[in-house]
Amino acid sequence: MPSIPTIVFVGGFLGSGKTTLLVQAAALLRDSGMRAALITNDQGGALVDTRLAQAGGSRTEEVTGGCFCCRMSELMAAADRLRAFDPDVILAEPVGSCIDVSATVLQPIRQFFGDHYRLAPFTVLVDPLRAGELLSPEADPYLSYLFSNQIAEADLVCYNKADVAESFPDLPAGYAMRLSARTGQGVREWLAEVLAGGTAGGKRLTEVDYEYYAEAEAALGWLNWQADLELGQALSPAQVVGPFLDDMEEQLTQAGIAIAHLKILAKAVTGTIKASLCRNGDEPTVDGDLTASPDTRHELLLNLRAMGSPDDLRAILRQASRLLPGRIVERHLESFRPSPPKPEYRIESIP
Ligand SMILES: Nc1nc2c(ncn2[C@@H]2O[C@H](COP(=O)(O)OP(=O)(O)OP(=O)(O)O)[C@@H](O)[C@H]2O)c(=O)[nH]1
Ligand SMILES: [Mg+2]
Repeated sequence: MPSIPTIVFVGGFLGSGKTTLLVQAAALLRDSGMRAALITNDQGGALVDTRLAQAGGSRTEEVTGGCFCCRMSELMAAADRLRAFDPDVILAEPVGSCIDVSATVLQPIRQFFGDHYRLAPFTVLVDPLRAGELLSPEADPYLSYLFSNQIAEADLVCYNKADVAESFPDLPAGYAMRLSARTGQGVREWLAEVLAGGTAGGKRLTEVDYEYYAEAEAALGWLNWQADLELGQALSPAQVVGPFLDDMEEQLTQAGIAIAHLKILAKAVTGTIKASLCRNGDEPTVDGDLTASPDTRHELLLNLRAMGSPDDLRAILRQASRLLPGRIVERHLESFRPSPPKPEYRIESIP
């Protein structure tokens, strides 16, 4: 008889390191003989995160076109499909602009699906540099609202990126574990804590002003793009992604648009590269097959969340993609501001 899987939700602001942590955690679980699966989530389609999760070797489902709270039925259908493979742990990543996850996702799971799933403490990841920015009085009030609410509803707050952080600002939540999803430092300890079973997930609820929440999410522009690139002269995935990311960043910066997270993935038969940037002017992070040989065909995926209008983001993509040295066949393009969240369930008390 299949066992009851534990669902581990990891939230946190855009770019805080959720996917990196979940991919690492899935690998650690596999190494220790457990079966792990992932569920990714986005307001749009063509997700870099889904590719990263699959590339990490995990069985992966995605919920696209809306956040978990607005697509609760799809989330549970995805989890049920994964249960067919008898996972011990299902790792799930809500969208990085989401709040009220406890009332709209965790409590409904506890109340209606508790016979099928165990719920781990809800972890919210925090990028220390971003915390410094978003807790400062000059911060954008919309982004600060999202950030503070995420922390307020966490069962467990974790400072990520401990490998590069110079300081860890005091958080309203008080205690925060420190880890680095990138180096693996502290990840085993975090997993042990969330899988210990001592605490159930969803111990906290927050009050959310849905009108303000909708405005706050809509402060961000979203752009998801997928295309095939055919080159006259073969280039490695790294040679394609590097200049493309630089061009996108340069044009966004020139237009005065602050990047929340820009990620680009290039996949060739010879290998895959993902580069990402969480702030204008930062050094990009590059992962994947850095030594992959040149190839003439690349599949490109770009996901951008930034403080700009969907039209501006689209225009900048058009300009940057024209600079790519080959023929582009577009497969997917959407740019939008997230629409007002309309949760399927909202449970306002904790049993
Ligand atoms: N130095 C360092 N970088 C990290 C760490 N964890 C993640 N990153 C980098 O931070 C960036 C964002 O990581 P993701 O895992 O994509 O973040 P995310 O929270 O899933 O982002 P969204 O899905 O867009 O909300 C990437 O460039 C990662 O390589 C870490 O522990 N240390
Ligand atoms: Mg992610």
